[in-house]
Amino acid sequence: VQHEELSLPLYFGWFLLPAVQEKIRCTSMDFLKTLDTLEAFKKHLIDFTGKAEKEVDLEQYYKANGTLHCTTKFCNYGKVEGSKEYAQNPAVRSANGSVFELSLTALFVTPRTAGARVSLTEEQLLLWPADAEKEVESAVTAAASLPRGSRAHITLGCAEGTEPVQTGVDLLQILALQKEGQQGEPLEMELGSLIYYGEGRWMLTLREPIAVPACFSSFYA
Ligand code: ACK
Repeated sequence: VQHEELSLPLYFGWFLLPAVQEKIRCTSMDFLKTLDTLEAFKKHLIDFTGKAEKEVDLEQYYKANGTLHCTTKFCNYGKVEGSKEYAQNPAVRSANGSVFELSLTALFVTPRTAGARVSLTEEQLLLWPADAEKEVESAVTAAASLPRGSRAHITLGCAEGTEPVQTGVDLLQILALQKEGQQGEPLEMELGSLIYYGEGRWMLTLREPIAVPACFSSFYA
């Protein structure tokens, strides 16, 4: 249908309903506030500052960017390969406008991004592009062997000069390290267990996943 070909969006994804946006931003800020004060974190501050002894305020460090969402397919108005096929997929077409329940299972930060890991259900994976993980293969060698959907995330904030596309790359990198078994002692916290993966990468696996309602839709800017 010609009309649809002309109207491919910037991206498709799940958009958190307004009522939970605020809640997740608060959870994220609380996590950053807590991380900031941990001795273990302070020991590795140089990862963030490049200089020993320099302070960092994580709550100011990441800039929020727009509506909280979990991108499925980035189309760039059709410039990205497979965009049209994705938009025409019957599962995608019929999901448009429906509300799903996303499960947030971890929070993570790196010197570039802060994000939440989204663990997709089988039904949600029907809306996940087959090549989403492979796209970053070069950046993350082990990505190819990570299960489909591993890249699913919500960007909570980006450091000055970092684009949000980096959040999914950072997540895959952490998951690849996790898979290789490269992890130190977990630090038990109220929300779950926190692990340092080197180079400023921290992941808090939530004891209780957070369920958030989110509307599947497309975004045009
Ligand atoms: O935080 P995100 O998932 O990362 O949400 C934004 C959204 O699309 C609008 O920019 C994501 N994004 C940008 N470029 C790409 C890309 N090349 N591949 C996958 N996702 C992308 C970005």
